[in-house]
Amino acid sequence: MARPDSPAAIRTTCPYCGVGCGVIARPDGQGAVRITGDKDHPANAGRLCSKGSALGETLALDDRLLAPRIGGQDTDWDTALQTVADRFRAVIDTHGPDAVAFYVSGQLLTEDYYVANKLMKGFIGSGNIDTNSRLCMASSVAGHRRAFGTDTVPGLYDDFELADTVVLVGSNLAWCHPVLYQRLAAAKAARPDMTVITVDPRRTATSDLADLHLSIRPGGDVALFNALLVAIADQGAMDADFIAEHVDGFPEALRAARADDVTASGLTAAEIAQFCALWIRSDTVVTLYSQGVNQSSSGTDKVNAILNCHLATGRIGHPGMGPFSITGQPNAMGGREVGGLANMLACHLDIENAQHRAAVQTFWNAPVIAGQPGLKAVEMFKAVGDGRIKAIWILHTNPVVTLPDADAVRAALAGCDFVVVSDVTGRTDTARLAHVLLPATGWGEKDGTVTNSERCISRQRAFLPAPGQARADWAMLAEVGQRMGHAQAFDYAAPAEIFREYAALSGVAGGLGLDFDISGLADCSDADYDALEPFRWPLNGTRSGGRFFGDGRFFTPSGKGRMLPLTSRAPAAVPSADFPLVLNTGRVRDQWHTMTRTAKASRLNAHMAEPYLEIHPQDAQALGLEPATLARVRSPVGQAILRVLVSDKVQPGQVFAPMHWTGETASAGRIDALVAGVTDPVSGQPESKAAICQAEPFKALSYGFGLSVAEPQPDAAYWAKARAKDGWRVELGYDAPVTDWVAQARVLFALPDSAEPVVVSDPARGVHRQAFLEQGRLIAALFIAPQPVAVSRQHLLGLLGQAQGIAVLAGQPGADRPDPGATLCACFDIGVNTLRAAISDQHLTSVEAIGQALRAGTNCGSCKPELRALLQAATPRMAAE
Ligand SMILES: Nc1nc2c(c(=O)[nH]1)N[C@H]1C(S)=C(S)[C@@H](COP(=O)(O)OP(=O)(O)OC[C@H]3O[C@@H](n4cnc5c(=O)[nH]c(N)nc54)[C@H](O)[C@@H]3O)O[C@H]1N2
Ligand SMILES: Nc1nc2c(c(=O)[nH]1)N[C@H]1C(S)=C(S)[C@@H](COP(=O)(O)OP(=O)(O)OC[C@H]3O[C@@H](n4cnc5c(=O)[nH]c(N)nc54)[C@H](O)[C@@H]3O)O[C@H]1N2
Ligand code: SF4
Ligand SMILES: [Mo]
Repeated sequence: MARPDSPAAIRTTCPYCGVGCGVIARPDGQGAVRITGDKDHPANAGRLCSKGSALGETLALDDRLLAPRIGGQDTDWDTALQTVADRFRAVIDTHGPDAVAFYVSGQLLTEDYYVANKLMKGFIGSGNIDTNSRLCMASSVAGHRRAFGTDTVPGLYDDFELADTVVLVGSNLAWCHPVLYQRLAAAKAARPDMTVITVDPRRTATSDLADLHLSIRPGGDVALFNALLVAIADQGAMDADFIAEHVDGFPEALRAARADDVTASGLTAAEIAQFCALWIRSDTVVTLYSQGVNQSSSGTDKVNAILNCHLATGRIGHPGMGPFSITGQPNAMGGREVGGLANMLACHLDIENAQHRAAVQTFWNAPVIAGQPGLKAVEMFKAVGDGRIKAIWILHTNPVVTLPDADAVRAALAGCDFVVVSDVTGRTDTARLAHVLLPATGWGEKDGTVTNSERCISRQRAFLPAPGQARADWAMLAEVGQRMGHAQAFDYAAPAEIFREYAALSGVAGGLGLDFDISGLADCSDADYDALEPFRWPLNGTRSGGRFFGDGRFFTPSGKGRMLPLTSRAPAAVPSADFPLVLNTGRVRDQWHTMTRTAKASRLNAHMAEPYLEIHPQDAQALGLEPATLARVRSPVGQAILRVLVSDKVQPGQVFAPMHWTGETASAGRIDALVAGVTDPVSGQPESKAAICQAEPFKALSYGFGLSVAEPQPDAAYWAKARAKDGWRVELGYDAPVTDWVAQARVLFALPDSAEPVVVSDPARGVHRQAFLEQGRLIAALFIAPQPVAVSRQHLLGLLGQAQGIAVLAGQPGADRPDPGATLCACFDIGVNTLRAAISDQHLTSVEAIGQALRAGTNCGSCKPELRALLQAATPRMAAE
């Protein structure tokens, strides 16, 4: 469906990762939007990664939810919102305010978040609003608050470029924060003596850049940083003056570090010594950390183990140095500021502090205020499951896929009295369980602000009209607030009004001595808000936007930073004979979470088209898992079927699987079905990176690969489908015999009777190949074999919709046309075989040379780490030539 006309170039912000890149959107009025990087944005200076540059391809309206629905039937807003207000009110009247909950998201805009938090904590009077940031940033928040007294990220992006040593702990920056990775790679290229260290159980596209990679044992980070603290003390690298004046807890922290068991890191003494020497060598060291740290049952301790080392050396708050917790979602930071977590109030105020509670209640003129923290995400869904929570409103997140113990979450929602979901699409595992489904405006259609990893607040601006009846999330929340009897408190006409109120409240927080204060904008006009340039907080009469803590002043009662005594703990689940493998999970380069947006851009599906299990060759062999076959993976709580990817990038005894696949995109790819709901005792963040599992061959009688112009409707035991350029692709695994493959294909692809089959079949060998033509054009094809189907997928997908004959069934390009292989450069659609051939034929030796020869890597640059890896793999062969 085409979009109506809309205005010219609009400056906005990317809706994906926490780098927070500035984007310029130019709608052409014909439905297409041209996307480029904003050269004037401080985060990216014009760069975009593969996901950002494909944003224009995700805006089509197919799949969008365009009207409110109750019980699956379209309805009007009045009915839908009155139903929500009445049902929530009825539950609260009968069972009290803690019987309802909101589950929100670090992808909401600050203005949406502000209204949700105000309604729950100040007007419903419960702390039961929590956010998916609980799965993401909670351990960093808790660690910051323990050490600094507030949730403050001290440093800036510039610090990476200024540092002599950058340590990346549990971060796959190359794939997850690609533009920041590119800034780092460029700084290293300009200053080759800069040292990059990666700490991660597996080797990744990021570790390819590193001078030193430490394959830490899962959960071993506290032991490593305790060892560093001991080395700092033993080598006299502490900053004694800074400690004396500005730090509490050094002796206790050091004593605990000395008593800790270094071997829990799984690293050799030589590796640890080398790491400590590089870290200690120069003052300008940045330790960046992400989900390998946060998503752990000792996540908060891991954070504090890192902060301890920076506090002990005074390496904090100055150019080129400091700990840096990088945020995942575009507004993870904003959600923390606005009080989206169940244990916070707005503006970093503390729900457990009576003075803070009174200040917020007075400011809101609220009838009540939550008196204690609400339930944290994992607990919240347990309470839904056992009936303590009877009504829940889920906004901008997909918990049936992304919360641990995901099958239990699905069962909890299926049994809940009243589930409301706001989303841009009804096609999610969570939306399918909603009693009331509310259509939200999406990126490009809504207005507000987000805060990135370096505390930079930027505007997201609308450049397209709201489709159908879609409404902004803040507007639905405010209307429900009004209909629940709080007409005045939720009488907002536009996001600017909400922002001004929020900025004014932050002045109250600043007055109470807190860090987050943007009261300088409390009086901004609508026009100022529209024109707001990216800025870093704080912003009030006296302070603006720099680093924190360089002056040694912290937000604890004593004004000092706190070091904590820490002892390493292994992950909660211990591998056993039944579940011998440690299951690590995370992200791939070109998909965003549950793929509701990125998978609309076909080129983003070409990089990795299926859910997979990365497993070490030794384990694969011992378990009988052949490359490219399928594995059934079981854990104590659930199971999945995944494609086997044999790779020595993971260590023996460990496997890795991506988090992106859902019930919409695969038969059994929801990886959180395997992850138990174990959490960190301080932060409540789940241990998403160290579950346990076993894997065995999934005995497929037949494997299949299919393509079609229409969306396939598979019912095989294993399937995974994705959009391709002019249609769809589907991978299949059948565990029962099929007698008539032509009939099977007709159902799978919902083919019209007029579709003409062209068939080559060898039943004795179990090989069946069939193409379906309409007026001579290829509309579908299905390739079946007893082993994983070996055809060139990129070649076949390129034939969809074109005039074809029986030659299609070869499944490979003719001898005159080489097979491009799986796509590596998504921007220019360049396959791995093309690249390998060019590297060897043209003797290319650098990423730049590849760019000149083929253009690969010259647009967004997200594939550069993989190009570098291809070059490295090719070098020995060429040297031997
Ligand atoms: N392409 C893409 N980019 C994204 C996202 C996306 O969905 N897709 N999501 C965004 C979001 S919300 C987030 S939170 C970020 C996440 O960004 P990252 O945290 O960088 O990504 P992950 O892949 O989740 O995990 C990082 C690494 O932690 C490692 N790890 C596992 N266990 C341990 C351990 O015990 N110790 C250490 N040191 N490392 C360990 C894993 O092997 C993995 O390589 O990415 C953001 N960017
Ligand atoms: N095993 C495992 N699990 C994990 C992780 C992991 O590493 N491993 N990572 C965790 C982390 S760090 C995160 S951040 C979470 C992410 O997990 P989720 O937040 O659950 O994943 P998303 O796919 O981003 O869900 C966003 C939803 O919002 C919808 N949406 C898009 N735009 C709008 C809008 O404007 N308004 C509304 N109302 N809806 C909209 C999308 O269609 C989608 O359904 O997953 C967590 N789960
Ligand atoms: S790095 Fe990529 S995904 Fe992240 S904000 Fe920038 S363009 Fe968006
Ligand atoms: Mo995240």
